[in-house]
Amino acid sequence: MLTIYGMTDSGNCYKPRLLMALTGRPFRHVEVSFLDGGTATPAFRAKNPNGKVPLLELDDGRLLPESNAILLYLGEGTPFVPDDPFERALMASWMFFEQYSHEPYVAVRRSLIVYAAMRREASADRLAETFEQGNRALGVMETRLAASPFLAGAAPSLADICLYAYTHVAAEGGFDLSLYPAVGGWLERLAGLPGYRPLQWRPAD
Ligand SMILES: N[C@@H](CCC(=O)N[C@@H](CS)C(=O)NCC(=O)O)C(=O)O
Repeated sequence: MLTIYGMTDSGNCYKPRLLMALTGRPFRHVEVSFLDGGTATPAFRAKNPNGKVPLLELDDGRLLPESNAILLYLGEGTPFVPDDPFERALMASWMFFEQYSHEPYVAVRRSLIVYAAMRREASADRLAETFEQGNRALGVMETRLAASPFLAGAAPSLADICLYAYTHVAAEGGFDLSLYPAVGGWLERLAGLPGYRPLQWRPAD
């Protein structure tokens, strides 16, 4: 069975869990967290020298890091990858946007506030920069979602799963989602998909 090494509270790790839930595929969850040093152990570094979760392990032992690469692998052949080449490229473009323009601000600001271990890095300048850039990213999503039900078009794709992960908990990072009504409607549409599971969900052992 596929194994996902991940930290339950992390949005990056929620992305593949949510896709597996939405597609009804079984998998094994192994908790590995940076909060207790789990990502820094020699055993985990042997699997992922970059020391980050999520990490996917296939039945034959092959290992795949990076949440969005894992989504692309697990998404093959599912309805969450559009057939149309342009829509597929648009999906990818939102996934690159997530890693460069959204996650470093929306997710990082949340972790600076939520995790005691991160608070010493939460300088006023860093909080201000992540607030400004995070709101900028949410504004870009608002513009798109005011014109389209989902990011790549009429149907939900990997891009929506990817950006849902940290957007739906953005309030924990101090962002006011009521300023983004189209984003709010999109969050509700995604939470209403059959098979949806919340952030803290993990399969039973
Ligand atoms: N670009 C990576 C980011 C992964 C990432 O930053 N994971 C965090 C948890 S959310 C982590 O493992 N941090 C451990 C560390 O930096 O030591 C992805 O999308 O998978």
